[in-house]
Amino acid sequence: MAIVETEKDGEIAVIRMNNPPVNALGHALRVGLEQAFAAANADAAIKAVVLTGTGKFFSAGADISEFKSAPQEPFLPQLIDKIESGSKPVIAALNGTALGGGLELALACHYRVASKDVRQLGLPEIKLGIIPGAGGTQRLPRAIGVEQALQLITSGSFIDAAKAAAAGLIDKLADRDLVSAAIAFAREQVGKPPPRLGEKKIDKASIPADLFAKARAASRRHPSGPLAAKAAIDAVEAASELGIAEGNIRERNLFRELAVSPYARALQYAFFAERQAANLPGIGSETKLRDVETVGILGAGTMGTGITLAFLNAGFPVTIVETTQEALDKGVARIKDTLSANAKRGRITAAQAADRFAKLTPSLAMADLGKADLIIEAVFENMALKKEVFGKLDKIAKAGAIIATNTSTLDVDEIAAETKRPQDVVGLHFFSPANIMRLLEIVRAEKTANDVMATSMAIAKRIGKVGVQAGVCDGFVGNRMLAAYGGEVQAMSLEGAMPQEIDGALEGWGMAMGPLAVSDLAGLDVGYRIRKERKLTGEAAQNARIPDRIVEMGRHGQKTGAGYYKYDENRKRIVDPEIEALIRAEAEALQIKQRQIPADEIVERSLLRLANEGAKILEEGIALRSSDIDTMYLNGYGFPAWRGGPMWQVDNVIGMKKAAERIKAYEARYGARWKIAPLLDKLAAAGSTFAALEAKHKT
Ligand code: T1G
Ligand code: NAD
Repeated sequence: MAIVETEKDGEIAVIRMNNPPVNALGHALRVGLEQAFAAANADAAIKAVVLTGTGKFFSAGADISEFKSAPQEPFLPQLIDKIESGSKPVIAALNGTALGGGLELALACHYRVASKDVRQLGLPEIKLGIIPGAGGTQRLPRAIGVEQALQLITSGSFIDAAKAAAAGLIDKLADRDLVSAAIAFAREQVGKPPPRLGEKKIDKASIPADLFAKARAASRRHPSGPLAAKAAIDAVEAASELGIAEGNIRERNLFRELAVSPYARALQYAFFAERQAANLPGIGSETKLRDVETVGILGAGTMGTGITLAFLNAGFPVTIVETTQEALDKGVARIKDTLSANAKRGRITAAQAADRFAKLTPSLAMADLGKADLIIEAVFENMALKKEVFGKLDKIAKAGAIIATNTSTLDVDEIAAETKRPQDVVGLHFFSPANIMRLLEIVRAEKTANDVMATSMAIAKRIGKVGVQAGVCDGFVGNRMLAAYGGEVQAMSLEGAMPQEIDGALEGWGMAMGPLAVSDLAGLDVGYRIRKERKLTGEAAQNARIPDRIVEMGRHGQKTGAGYYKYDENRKRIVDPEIEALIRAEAEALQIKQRQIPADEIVERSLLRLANEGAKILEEGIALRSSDIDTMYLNGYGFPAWRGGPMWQVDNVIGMKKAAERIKAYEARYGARWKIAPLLDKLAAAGSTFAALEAKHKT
């Protein structure tokens, strides 16, 4: 089938886009559309046109992979203006997802008919650090009103066909056979002057006076960075003040400014990096996946309950096992409360909450996990206990079941060796809260089978997670880098940077939450137990003194109302002079002279410790690609997507050469913990980058 095909149904031309996988509006498709519309407009027998897509996609928008190269004619905005200004009615038949330029194309059509089960309609450009650039900020407000359009464009969220129809975006919903319904609808419009959204006047009186001011205030810490949200608001405001032609020019100028920003480049890098992570060398689509329809969870603590929710939310029946009735009841209650809270907040319906809870089977018998296709262990972080549990699961689990551990640091090879089926064992490392955090670190042990890796990656997608492969080492990829980053944070603390200064500097730079506030949220006791298990020495022991003292004071973080900070009843953090005094006393005891550490030094040292450790991990093959490391930090550690990730920062902002120089300078000052990773040193000497290394490996 050609990239664009036209069929005639009497006086109606049906133009179908066919550019798999998502009908991205790349150059070839734009050329095809331009020719098809020109032919339909020139054909006197044709009185109206239906435009539709193929499969599950109308169109996912402009081809993001073309953004790096110079745009080629016909440009999308041109094509769209031409379609709208045509004299024959054009009906968009939305067979599936219509996003970005895909929805802008539909908005240029004079009518929109949609299949009832379309779920994804929206203008998510802001997630790529840009704004709609083909009239979306001008036509969507005219279609559904300024307020709702502003919300959709600044959030980048999707709406389904029912909501779109209620908002006035869709003229007709089709139960079945969409194209026939659209053709029938088109016939009714023949001979009538087509309504053009662009010509519609926006009633300024309908806009709340403080709408734009409120939106600007709310967009200060927008997940797409400091520029895109403001530009989106400016563009929609322009729609309320200007005619379509001037409004489009305003939009275009804002679009161009954003498109060259480092934040947009970082977000577009993150888009493809996330998808690249799913590709595992040597494991192609020919690898047959194992059937996973039922899940068993061992341990109903913080992680066991979060993981259970992630699977229940994705429609899986789950059996959860605990050691005591009390622990089981506590876990089940937490699951129930979370589901009903989600229903109260309107994220799911009460019926969905009840349906999901009904799929949960609590048990005190490990044997009840014997029917599960996938078992995930989430018991205390203790090697002896993990080994004991895996020995038992080996006897209980059915043949072909995948047995996974949620350990955050322990040796998965050692755990797998407790079974006679190490090929079925894998690390599935979720992040707290496991029903929210998108990252799933899939730890490949020495004997983990290819189909177990492929199935784990597919499971990640089914439960809405971003699966990224990691090898076995202490802390795998994410937590190993976190230990380096955390160590530097503790060192800076002893040198005089107070918790609010460290968190303030990194949050100011864009981190969702500073490292010390994150520790308070996750629970200082978790780290304390791991450190005691390890019996630290030397610098690591020195850097653990402050957090150990805080835990020994009974301060475990938010859950005890105090950690590095004190917390009020609304969990708002309060700087605590007692902790400042503790830090100063520890530094004095260690004869460390304290000083004011500038915010940019705090940021630089944090980033370079992360990237340097990342380079070691890459060199050891514990991570497949530098973009996998960045994908982990964006989806599991609150690293801002508009900053690309620690590896991307070295490649695109700091520069490999400068990074190497700075690291060597820090090594000269602070010693071995700053020893440069040989790979980073080599790439700097060669004037190369992590991305170039990745490209080399791809070939
Ligand atoms: N351009 C190029 N490739 C795309 C693409 C796009 N817009 N969308 C998806 N792909 C590729 C993706 O990389 C993957 O490739 C495959 O399609 C399947 O995607 C002027 C300028 C549509 C919700 O932001 O959000 O229009 O890895 O694995 O989970 O205003 O993809 O298989 O090689 O993600 O089912 C605005 C981006 C563009 C939508 C489907 N559009 N896409 O999710 O599959 S900017 C977007 C998505 C724009 C105009 C501006 C999702 C999806 P590969 P997938 P999925
Ligand atoms: P937790 O203390 O909250 O829960 C552990 C649960 O396991 C307890 O309810 C306990 O009763 C239960 N348990 C112990 N032995 C058991 C057995 N033999 N059978 C069934 N249940 C048993 O701990 P957690 O924070 O949920 O951590 C669980 C695992 O997840 C650990 O390996 C931890 O390292 C890992 N992890 C934790 C986090 C986090 O942020 N908390 C993040 C990622 C991974």
